Amino acid sequence: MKRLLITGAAGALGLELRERLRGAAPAIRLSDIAPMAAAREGEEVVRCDLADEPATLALCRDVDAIVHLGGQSIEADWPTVHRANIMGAINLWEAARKAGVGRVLFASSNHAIGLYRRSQRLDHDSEPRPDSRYGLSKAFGEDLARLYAYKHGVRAYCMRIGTCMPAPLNERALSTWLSYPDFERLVRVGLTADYAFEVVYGVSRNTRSWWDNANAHRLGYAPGDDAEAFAAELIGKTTGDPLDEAFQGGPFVSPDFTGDAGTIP
Ligand code: NAI
Ligand code: 15L
Repeated sequence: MKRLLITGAAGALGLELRERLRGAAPAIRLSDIAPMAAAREGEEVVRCDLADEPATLALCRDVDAIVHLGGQSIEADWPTVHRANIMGAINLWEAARKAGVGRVLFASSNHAIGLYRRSQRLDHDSEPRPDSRYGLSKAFGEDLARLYAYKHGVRAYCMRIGTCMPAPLNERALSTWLSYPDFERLVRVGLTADYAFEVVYGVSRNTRSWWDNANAHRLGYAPGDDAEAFAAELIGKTTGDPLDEAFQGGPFVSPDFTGDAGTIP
């Protein structure tokens, strides 16, 4: 791999990955619609709105692999979700195909499967059951990845990320937490493993996980963290809404919720 592109590089996970993947490829191209810190040695910084088709095409030129984090990351109105996560994803995969990019690692989300009950155990074959416009856009991204993988040979690694934060902050995250070191581990597997199309869960080895992540383990993912270490302080930290607490997507299942499930209550 000569050049790696990270989209969404100005966001929370992008900033983290920029540091953790430094030196992982001779050139790392960092891109976002928002401003980013200046390029250091081995880095290229390119401002790009993924809804801009020609700009996205230029962005993907001479790239071997993409970690695609850029887009709307919580619930929003249809025009916002459509622009960033539907048009943005279409432009990204089409540009990847035209540029001959080998693989795309896609930051999908647990909200693609948020309307399953917490009593249900899911795996990589579980069908999407989106809990929001945002969740639907992630399910769409997974299908788009399928199309480009099986039709055009662009390898796809769809990470259904739970709650990726320095530490879990509520009871739900005891099941959904993905630590930053485990996020790095999951991404490194996606950059090196041999596959055509895969769905994996972006989750640490949490005692209370709702997801059977055997597919990720099969590919080489070996998570090191367990949210259970935070259980004593987080049990009982819930939204108190029975609907939120019944479903895996938590507050995203409520009609008017537009916040960050990882940070409440
Ligand atoms: P974030 O909101 O901090 O970062 C997303 C970045 O995408 C922002 O810097 C934003 O400027 C950029 N962006 C938005 N629209 C864009 C466009 N049209 N063109 C180019 N860039 C655009 O989100 P975060 O937490 O860093 O998440 C990264 C990815 O991982 C997102 O796709 C999110 O949906 C996904 N994810 C994150 C989870 C988490 O716990 N942090 C959980 C599940 C999925
Ligand atoms: C997501 O998909 C969001 O990007 C993130 O902000 C959190 O809300 C996370 O899901 C979660 O479910 O905790």
